Amino acid sequence: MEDVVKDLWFEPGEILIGGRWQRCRDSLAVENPSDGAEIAEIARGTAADIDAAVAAAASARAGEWGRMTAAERGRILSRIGQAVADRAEELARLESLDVGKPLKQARADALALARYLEFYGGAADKIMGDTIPYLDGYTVWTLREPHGVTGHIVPWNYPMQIIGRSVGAALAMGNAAVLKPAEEASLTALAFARIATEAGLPEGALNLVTGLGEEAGAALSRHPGVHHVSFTGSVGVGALIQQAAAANAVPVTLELGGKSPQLVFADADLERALPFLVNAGVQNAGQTCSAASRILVERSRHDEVVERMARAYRALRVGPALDDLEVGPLISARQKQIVEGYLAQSDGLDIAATGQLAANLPEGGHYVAPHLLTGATGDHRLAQEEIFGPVQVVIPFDDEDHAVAIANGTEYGLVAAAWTQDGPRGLRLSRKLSAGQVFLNNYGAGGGVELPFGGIGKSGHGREKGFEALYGFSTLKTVAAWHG
Ligand code: TXE
Repeated sequence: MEDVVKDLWFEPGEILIGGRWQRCRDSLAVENPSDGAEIAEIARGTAADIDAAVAAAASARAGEWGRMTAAERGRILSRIGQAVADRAEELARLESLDVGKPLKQARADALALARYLEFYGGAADKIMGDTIPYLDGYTVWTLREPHGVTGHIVPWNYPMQIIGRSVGAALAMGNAAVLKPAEEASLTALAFARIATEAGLPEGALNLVTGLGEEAGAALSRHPGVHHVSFTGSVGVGALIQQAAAANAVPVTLELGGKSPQLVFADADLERALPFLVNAGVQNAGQTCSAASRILVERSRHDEVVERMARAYRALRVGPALDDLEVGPLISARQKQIVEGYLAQSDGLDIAATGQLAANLPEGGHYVAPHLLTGATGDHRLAQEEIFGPVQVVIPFDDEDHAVAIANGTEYGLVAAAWTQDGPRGLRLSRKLSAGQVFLNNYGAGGGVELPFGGIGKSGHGREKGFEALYGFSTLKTVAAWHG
């Protein structure tokens, strides 16, 4: 067993409620996706544990945490951010073992978590209301107040980043949080909670219950003591969460993935575009909500783009996360089965290139070679559904309108990008593309924590990241005073 797991500085089988670490009766095995070995056990929290966590969060709101000034909250978050940065290397190794992410990608996640805490720590005391001109004799103003107790249901693909953007923003606004990480990837969430409490987060401000989605997750989403639910995951579960929260009439933020396109026009700077085209498909083995799983190319340059992407694909090496190659395993046998199921339905498509599986891969690992597929039209099943694996389809288009029709022709709308040196066309596309984020001549803008993120259509609703998240994690009160 890897040292970083053996020598964990926290006990993975415990949950955190009201500042106290506790054991649960049942546990779940944690698998290393690179070789299938069991590396730890986590607690299988129950609905009763969620009750206790929500009660602890409510007490924190009524106690020290709720009374704290915004500046003090910000200082604590900044301190936690620094502590995360100090332990980034350990967190990265842990994430690599738990999620199967190549080390450099896991390191970027750990540093992103630190950056979210720095950003939200700095923002905590900069949220202000407005004064509103109104009738003679009145003074009217608005106050931004926390919802109260927030629930955070997090998936396994980017645990640290998603905790940073969701829990970080919620705490900055003064909410008390209950976090339910994914059963496949809870170790860095547990490590984060340990770091946060050691860095001085008051008891109950963050509570963490590991466990299964249909048990702990469902209990959290329907809990009447939760005033806002933030969820990142599948469309099906997102709909269940929205229904559950509707019974309590509380707001939800849903981030549900996508089928994001990059549009490559004939005048694109291909040299610059190429790494973005490929990386956005294979990063984290394609298990990324904003993966660019569709590459739309103007017909006159289609073959050239395919050839150059194919060359890059052939150089991609797939292997165990700690070998730190370009691509690691998928999270689970189930996810591998889903991706292989899609590949088996690629009738009518050609395989332009695949990546290479490293020699002597551990037998229990969940490896899939990246696939670059061509010959698709926009309505092919593989061009419509989220595969969540290292698979990209290239689709030719004839002109701008055709490109927009294909790009907007799915149920999703998370991210879209256009590569063109025609400035006015770029601006037109920024209006026409149906997505929560549009990138011109880049993809992802380096993942900046400052940039509001979220989707339309089946990609969900609500925005995380940036200042926008602080509005989502708060409610607006209007005060009207009559003074004659
Ligand atoms: O997601 P789930 P899964 C997509 C992707 C992938 C598919 C399935 O297409 O192939 O979803 O992945 C918790 N009530 N994305 O099954 O089930 C669960 O414990 C409350 C896109 O792993 O949605 C975990 O914490 N919670 C995505 C979280 O929901 C429940 C990231 C996500 O799990 C629950 C992941 C329930 N009934 C998958 N059932 C993205 N947007 O980035 C499960 N959960």
